[in-house]
Amino acid sequence: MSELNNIVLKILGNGKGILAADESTGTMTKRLDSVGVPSTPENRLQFRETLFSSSSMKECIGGVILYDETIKQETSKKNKIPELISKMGSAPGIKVDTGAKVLASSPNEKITEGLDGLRERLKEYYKLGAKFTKWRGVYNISKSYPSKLSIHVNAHALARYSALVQECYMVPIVEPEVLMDGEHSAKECYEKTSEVIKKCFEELILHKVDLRGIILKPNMILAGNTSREKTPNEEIAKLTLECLKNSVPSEVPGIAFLSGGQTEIEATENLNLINKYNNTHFIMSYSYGRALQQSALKFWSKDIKNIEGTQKVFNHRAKMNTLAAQGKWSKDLENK
Ligand code: 5MM
Repeated sequence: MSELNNIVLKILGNGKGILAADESTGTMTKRLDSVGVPSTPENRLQFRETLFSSSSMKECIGGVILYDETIKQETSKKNKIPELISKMGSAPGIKVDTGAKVLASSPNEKITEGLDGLRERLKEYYKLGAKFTKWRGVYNISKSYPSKLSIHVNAHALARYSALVQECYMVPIVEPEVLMDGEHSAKECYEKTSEVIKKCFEELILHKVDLRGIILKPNMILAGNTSREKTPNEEIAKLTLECLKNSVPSEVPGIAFLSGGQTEIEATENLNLINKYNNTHFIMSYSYGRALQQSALKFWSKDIKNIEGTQKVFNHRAKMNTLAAQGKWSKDLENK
């Protein structure tokens, strides 16, 4: 099992983080529509290949989460995508859930599916070169949500998934995302997130998952995006640390945050403060989708042949987040 721990340290060591490029075709189509580029398999590949061959893959990006379509695609030079990622010094990973569906008995909530046939799919992904995997449970906050039912069933699914993944020699990323949508306060986010994470670990332990061989991918503790509350960044960092210190067992080696709809700068600034104040032994890094790709996507959409320019934009964001993962970022570095 220490093999799995080594994979975690390779992905998250020395300030490295994860590029979450596992948008399903539906989500990727929305992203491409927003910048006016047609969502074809070729365009999806071209943007992703541009990122995966950037120089920051060596220095900053320890792992890339792929979607099923991408892990099976070939680059313009006829290499397999996981080979390109490994050649760049990073680890290929794969999203293995099949999406969040309406939860029976609580139709305003979601349960993530994908356990049927998972053992067989994992073997196939392992052969394709995957070293780690991802499964995301989603929870919304309101007066009555997340319900006990959604907290329980999503934790159960995350644990069954994790046990199967470790059986197949890969590291599971456990992603319980408490969404930012809503009017809730940071305090409510703190309470609900703590409950969600504690339940996940209760189930992971019950399913005998080796906690030294997982990565937790949580949300930061933030007020809802329509809340009137403005939480200072220092407070976000302190609440986030407090929540994780009280709900994550000490065996877990690494935590990699999702960005969850924060702007690129917010996600970097909050990660930096979390690392400045980090009084735990957990590695605190990033596994960002939007907060790593937004500017690069915008730049690329203006001229999809400008690979070098797009890579420059992406390299900058990756560098800023890798500094933040070591508490070494400051705002003035953004303009250098
Ligand atoms: C990259 O987006 C991921 C997949 O989304 P869909 O399955 O809905 O298409 C998503 O799970 C992502 O990995 C995490 O939410 C983190 O991304 P952000 O943008 O929140 O950092």
